[in-house]
Amino acid sequence: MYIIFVSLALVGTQLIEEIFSQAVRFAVTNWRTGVTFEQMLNGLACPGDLSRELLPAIEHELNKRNCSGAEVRAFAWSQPFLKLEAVFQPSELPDTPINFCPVPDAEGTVLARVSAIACLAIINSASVSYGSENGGDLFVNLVVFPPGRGKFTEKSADKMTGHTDGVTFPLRGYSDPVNERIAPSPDFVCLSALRNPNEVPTTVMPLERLMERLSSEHIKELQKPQYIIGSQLTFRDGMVEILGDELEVDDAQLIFPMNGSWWIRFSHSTTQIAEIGQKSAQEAMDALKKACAECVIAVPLQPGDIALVNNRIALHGRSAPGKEFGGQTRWLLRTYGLDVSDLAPGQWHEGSTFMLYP
Ligand SMILES: O=C(O)CCC(=O)C(=O)O
Ligand SMILES: [Fe+2]
Repeated sequence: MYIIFVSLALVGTQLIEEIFSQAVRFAVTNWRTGVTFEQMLNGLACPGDLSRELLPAIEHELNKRNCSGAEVRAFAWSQPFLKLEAVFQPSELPDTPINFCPVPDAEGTVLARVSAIACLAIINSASVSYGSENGGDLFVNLVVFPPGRGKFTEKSADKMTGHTDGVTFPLRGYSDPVNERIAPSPDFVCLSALRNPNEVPTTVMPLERLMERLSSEHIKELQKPQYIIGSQLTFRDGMVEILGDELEVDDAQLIFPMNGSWWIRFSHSTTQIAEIGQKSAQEAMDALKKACAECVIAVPLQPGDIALVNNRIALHGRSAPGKEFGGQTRWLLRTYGLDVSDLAPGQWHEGSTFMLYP
């Protein structure tokens, strides 16, 4: 009985991902036939308007498949990640770029971006960026950098241990203790795959699995404001420019009870205990790291796939892409999704429809 239940649940998961992917593919492909390349680029400049334009068609495609936006939404918010296969056609791509920005304008990258905005729109998430990261571009290339750019080169070729993105920003519903303008971290990390010849996986560590491996003592410790979280590399220069200094959170708690479940903010590489010698705080964090190592799910993305990683109930990372750059090497695009309905006007950069502060 149990086995039957599990396998049905699994089929259900794959089915809804398949329907979601198809609905977006059909809606965007159809929309593409009625616009010029120029009009597509204009759409990307105003993701909110583009979402409103695409939503009815996606809803219609979902309905045709006995599904609805509400179902997809509820599903996405309950899962550590969704892997949507073959959402778009990665056509006419130039060589893989060698920097975060700009994303080159080609048919395949525009479709990847429009499709990402569409996927996020259906799950009630605005497509957003932070002004302090990569100049605030809505989409960035995740690629390997050539030698000569120090830490950026090194990190670009390396594996990434588990983290939430925008880790120094508060969870949605909370404020930064010092500066209320600081917007929340994203609800979703959206990765669109353009190239991945070696099938280097993105990795996901579901929080539910991590919690099962932690003692109640560890769980108590991880909720105490006794950790320091430093900025992730990509935000450092931008924060100095906008805030005058790197944002560091001094009294951070790492896990938060949330409606009978949990949310997390954490980064292996930028989190420390606040007071040296706090043995219980260190042990709890070590236990969390050990749990992460035991719960890694590999999610290799194929060109045309889009992954939506839930940044509240999962950590993510990746295996090492290796040092080869440019040409036909690994190329993902990243943007963020956030429910922006409760944001204050000051949490946006003035004059932008998608760039959050800082
Ligand atoms: O390259 C990947 O698969 C994920 C990268 C990532 O998590 C990041 O750049 O923050
Ligand atoms: Fe990340």
